[in-house]
Amino acid sequence: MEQELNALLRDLFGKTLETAQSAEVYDALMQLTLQKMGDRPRLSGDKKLYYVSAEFLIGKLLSCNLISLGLFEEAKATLARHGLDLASIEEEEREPSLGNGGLGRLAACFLDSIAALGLCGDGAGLCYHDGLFRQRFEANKQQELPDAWRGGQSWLRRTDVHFPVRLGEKTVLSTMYDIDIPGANGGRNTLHLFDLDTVDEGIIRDGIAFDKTDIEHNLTLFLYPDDSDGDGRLLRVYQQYFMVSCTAQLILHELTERSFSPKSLHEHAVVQINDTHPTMIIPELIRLLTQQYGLTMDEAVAEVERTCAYTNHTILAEALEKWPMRFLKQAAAPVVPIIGELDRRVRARTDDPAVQIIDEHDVVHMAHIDIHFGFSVNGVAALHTEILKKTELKPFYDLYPAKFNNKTNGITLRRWLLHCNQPLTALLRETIGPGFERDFTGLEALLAYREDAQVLDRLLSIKRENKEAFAAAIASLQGVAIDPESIYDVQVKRLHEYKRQQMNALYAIGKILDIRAGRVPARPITMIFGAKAAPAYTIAKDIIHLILCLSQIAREDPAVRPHLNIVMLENYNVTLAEKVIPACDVSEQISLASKEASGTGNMKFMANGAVTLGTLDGANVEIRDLVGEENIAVFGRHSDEVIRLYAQNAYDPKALMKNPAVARLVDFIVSDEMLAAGDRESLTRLHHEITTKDYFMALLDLEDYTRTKDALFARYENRRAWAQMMLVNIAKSGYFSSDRTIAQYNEEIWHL
Ligand code: 26V
Repeated sequence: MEQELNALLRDLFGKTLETAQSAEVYDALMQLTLQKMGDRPRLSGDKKLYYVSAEFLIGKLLSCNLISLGLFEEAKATLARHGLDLASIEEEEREPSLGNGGLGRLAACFLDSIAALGLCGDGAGLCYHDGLFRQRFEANKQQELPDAWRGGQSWLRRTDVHFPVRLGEKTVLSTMYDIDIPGANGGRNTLHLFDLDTVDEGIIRDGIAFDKTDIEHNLTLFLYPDDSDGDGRLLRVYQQYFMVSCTAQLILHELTERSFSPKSLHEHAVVQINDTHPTMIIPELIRLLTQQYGLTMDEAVAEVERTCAYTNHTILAEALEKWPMRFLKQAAAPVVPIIGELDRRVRARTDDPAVQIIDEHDVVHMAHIDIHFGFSVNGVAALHTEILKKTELKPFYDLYPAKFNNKTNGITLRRWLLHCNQPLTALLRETIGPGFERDFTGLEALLAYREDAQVLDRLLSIKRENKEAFAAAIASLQGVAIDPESIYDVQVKRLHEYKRQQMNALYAIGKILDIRAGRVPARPITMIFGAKAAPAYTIAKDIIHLILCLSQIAREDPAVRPHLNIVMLENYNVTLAEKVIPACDVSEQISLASKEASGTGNMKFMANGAVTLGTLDGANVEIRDLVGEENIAVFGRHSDEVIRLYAQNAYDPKALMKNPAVARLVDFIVSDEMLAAGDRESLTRLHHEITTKDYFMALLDLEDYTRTKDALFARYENRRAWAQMMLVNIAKSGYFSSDRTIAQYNEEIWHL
């Protein structure tokens, strides 16, 4: 590799490994990686998967591509011989801004596992210019800036594949960009990202504002453009139709290229629809098959029904997409007649109004299209799938019980263990041998070391090393000092009321007040938050404001500062996740039971030796089942009780506010001290929301949460017992490898 790198450096910059700058070494390594990937055969098969998603939160690619190519250790050693550090070289890479949260990161983990298992499957989505926004804090508030990640980047390969797409009144020509996905066992797949050449970043004005009606120039600027007004919502429909029309054309083009008949689509292609954003691929495929490939409507519907499968990622009613017909008529006109036809077919099957595609207000329910005209509907954790069947999608389950199935999420441990936690990986290789890297369930062999004092000590010292590395990174990124002796208590994820960052903030308030009253914790606590709030989600931004104000108050009070440090990470993204997760002691997974479909951060923390503090929600339930009650801290109301409280409209935060211990914490939000640190309007609004609505019942679980958290912190002092908890969590995390998840998708849904 040394010779190859030097040759590239000479050709590109006239330099060598001795003389090149970091950015030049990065460029050469990327070019070499691209060549190596290009040399690999495409994974092939009689049947091909298309994983269609509005988001692919892929993270930086250099290290993980090297891992999949089996070149990581060699690259690291080669650079080290020249005094260079691969991790610092990778700092030169800009993280692609193509995703938002769990659903997008899941899609990225899946692409990695699909390739690792040698399956023939490509991703398809949009090539956003500025993706999700970049977050900055100013005056204790979130500010949004464009994230122009594509400048100078070249994992993206522009292709000469173009498809015509109707965009309102006009027909435009798309451009397809490709990113290689190398498989850990050879071969490669591709992520296809569609774009429009006329899109112009120059139309963005102050922050992330732009003319929402100028579709030809704005179409792929941002992921999830602000949908607080009609123009923004319409733009989302334009994006979705553009994405699926390009993908459908690609699928049918590749099918016929492989000399298969369009009438045999389902034998040679399977489409996994990632949430409802790509739903219109169903009518678009039907439209193309009838209008361009000569199938009758009956034939086309039958083919597509056997080709498409849908994954549901949320039970929040407000997140289930519904579009007024007038939006579809404007932004997705070609599929409107097909959707009408599908609606008529449903009406012939059943007259239940709950399952119709077009409702009495002429609004189209996207998930209903997927469920009626797909062959599989899956939830993403056991509890989530049960809730879908029993409540949220019950009328559909009654109609099509055989379509429903569960696929518990997973994560690629190549990124979330081998790459992000190299010290732990080295220990695992030494103890249980490298076999676990082929089949991560092999991690269970670590259980044999549960009583091994040396291994337990190593686990603690590795955690300590990671905590120091994280502290150094945050000191340089944000100028914030963190004490590695403190407990790192971490909640990083999108900001949403159901995830209950506000409940964690109320705990912080309790700690501040306790410390001031002389009840100091046994060991300093560092509470770490990281979250972006959707730009138009006011209460979520108020919660960020609350956390930033609390952070300031704790920092500025000399009585509090030695015991409690509240740190809000700026612009939390995959790169920061890779730094904070290996350093974490306590993983906060505290959503209101029944609301978090799965969670995948919970799995990443567990694999890196953090102990979960969580409700019995999503995949936390499965984590508890695997590690046992004694290796996780569980609290809070159970999902059935929460569901009952909603059904009977029986929850009232005003009643809980009568408890002085609760009121004291909540009222602190609007104390003089807080109003001096923050913005009155924002804090009063949040206080009012919590005391009168508290839609996700933070006050209901607050006491149990506080008690459980304090008890868990106390357990931290028995270092040996804590190390044993860490060990069990790491050993059991193999189940959550996305290789397992993808093997199940393949065996039970795709049949590749
Ligand atoms: C929905 C919407 C609705 C309109 C506003 C913008 C917007 C943006 C994204 C979404 C879909 C979010 C769905 C999502 O990310 N779900 C998460 O999926 C993870 C992977 O299955 C799962 O672990 C998380 O529990 C679930 O919240």
